[in-house]
Amino acid sequence: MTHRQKTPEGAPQAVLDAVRERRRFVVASHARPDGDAVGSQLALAGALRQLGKEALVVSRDPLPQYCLSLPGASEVTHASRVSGDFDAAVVLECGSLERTELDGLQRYFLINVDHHAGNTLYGAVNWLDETAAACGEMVFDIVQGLGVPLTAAIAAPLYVAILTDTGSFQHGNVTARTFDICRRIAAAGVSPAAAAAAVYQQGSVGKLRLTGALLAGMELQAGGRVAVLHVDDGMLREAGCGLDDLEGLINLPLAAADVRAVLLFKDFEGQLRVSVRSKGSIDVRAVAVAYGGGGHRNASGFSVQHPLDAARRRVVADVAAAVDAGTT
Ligand SMILES: [Mn+2]
Repeated sequence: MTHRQKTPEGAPQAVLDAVRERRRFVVASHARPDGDAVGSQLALAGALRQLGKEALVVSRDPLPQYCLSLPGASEVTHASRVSGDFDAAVVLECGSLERTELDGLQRYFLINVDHHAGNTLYGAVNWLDETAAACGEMVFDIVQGLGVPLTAAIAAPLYVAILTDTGSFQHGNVTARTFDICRRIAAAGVSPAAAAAAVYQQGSVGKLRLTGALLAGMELQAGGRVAVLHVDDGMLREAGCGLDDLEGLINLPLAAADVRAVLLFKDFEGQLRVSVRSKGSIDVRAVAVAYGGGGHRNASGFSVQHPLDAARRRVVADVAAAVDAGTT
């Protein structure tokens, strides 16, 4: 069963029924999780436990540092495969099941809840709402639909999900509804200032050094409209950083008026991955899809093959064409 977008009442009945009828859940999201992945997982797990159900939160990779203090974060299981006796797996924020990088999930009754265009509808129940600013908004609807009170323990991870996935309420997907949900979250006792401080003011000095190195190496292409960044294992080592310290840095060049899109080439352990960000109507999701990746209009990612120079030339040309096609 598949539902696109939200019903006027919130979460689709089929999703709520699928949850109500079952007791033991595994709650999964994508590998290399971000704030929306972890926040959505922790909030849903909290709601399921409120209902007396069992919820195991599984993540392939470590959580971002700023998520470690969220309620339930210490109970997250890290694994590359899921086994055990579950009635369903809820997969949040994943355009495809492969994004979890978890083996064994396909054996369960899958409930797919996501906001990525191009979701492959891999669940027994699918809810895709491309208009949601964060998967956390959809989880909010599920929590409401299940009649679970919005405690601070559920609201805090939802706020982190929405805060981070909207780029601090800057992205094009922010709507009145986003603020309506956040108003309810604040009313539940979550402090926006404290949450923002936890996300944006608890980084490492290493991250500052990495920021400097990244921007020092920035190249401007396509008449200065495309900023190209590069990071590799050596730069992380030199700055004393982990991979999660990269989060958010790709957005920095967008602060310049002339820069319309940013490319970040991530060259780690011989694998080349590319993240892309853009302004306004410039569609970098289409570029990512052409390379076998995905994402959103203004934020996408994909893998390419070495050698770096050839890959960079091709990708820069494609992103420059996307900039030409967009109006902003
Ligand atoms: Mn998201």
